[in-house]
Amino acid sequence: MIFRSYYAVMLRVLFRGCRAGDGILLNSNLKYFQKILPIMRISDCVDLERYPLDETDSPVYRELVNNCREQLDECGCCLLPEFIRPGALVQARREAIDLAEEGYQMNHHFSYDDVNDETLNRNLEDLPEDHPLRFRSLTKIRFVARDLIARDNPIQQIHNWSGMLTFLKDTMELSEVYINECPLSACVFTVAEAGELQDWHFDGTDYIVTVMLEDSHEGGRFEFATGLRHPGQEDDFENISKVIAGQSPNVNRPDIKPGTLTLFKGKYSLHRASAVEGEGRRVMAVLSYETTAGRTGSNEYLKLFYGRTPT
Ligand SMILES: O=C(O)CCC(=O)C(=O)O
Ligand SMILES: [Fe+2]
Repeated sequence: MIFRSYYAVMLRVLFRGCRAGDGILLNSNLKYFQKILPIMRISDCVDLERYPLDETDSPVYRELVNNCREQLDECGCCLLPEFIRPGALVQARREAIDLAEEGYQMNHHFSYDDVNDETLNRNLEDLPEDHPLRFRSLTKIRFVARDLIARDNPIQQIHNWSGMLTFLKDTMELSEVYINECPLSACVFTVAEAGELQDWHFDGTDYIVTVMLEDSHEGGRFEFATGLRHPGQEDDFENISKVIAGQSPNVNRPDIKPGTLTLFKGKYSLHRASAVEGEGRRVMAVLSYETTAGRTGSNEYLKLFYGRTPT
């Protein structure tokens, strides 16, 4: 035991020594060095018995992929409960909470489709007040950028693991999947407290991968509505407006527990993380992948979400 922790400390000294010159902030190195957490292997981070992403030829893996494809075809959302092992969940969550103060408090109203935006230049005064083009979607939430997070945090290990790339390729039926390489936005934590939310929006990217680390119990629900946007067609503004007004019967609210990995096709599904209520806190990890190599966030986008650009 003593040897094991000594060994872990020495490895950490070497590893973090490299990381300091690698663009990762020194103060967070020291902070976590002092805690002397055991280094985890991927088998300590992911429940590979239930989700054998390391055995792609096994019948269990094939069944898993088929099951995920079915969920994605049905509603664009696939849940893998207890994907992350309990010990890894504790470690990931602890680091997310410790780093929250160093994170960036975002508080921004997006106009409809801000990402590919033309609406900013349009005159919207003639439209009814509840028209979705006039809706301003608030993101009020704390973002912890990737360069603050230890490389050996279970979430970073999962994000960088080749098994995830193969799994995403297989489930999403893509010819290639790459890790997003942005030093800030590729793999982040989000922390939301009372009144904080990421309101209704469509994503700019095809899909996102999230891991819930802490559930707020009250509010803080992931909600989505499918079938309101199709490529090459005008959005279904009438029904989008009902969703925004809380009057749509067609909103899904999956019950997502801490430790669950979620794959979500957010480009064509209207979705939000609703406002946290009460004393609870909602902590998520958001992992980004791409279908083309070397993509990163634009500086304009990074400033908005992280208050800075990579150094
Ligand atoms: O926090 C969530 O559950 C969803 C996050 C989200 O919609 C996004 O990052 O685009
Ligand atoms: Fe989203």
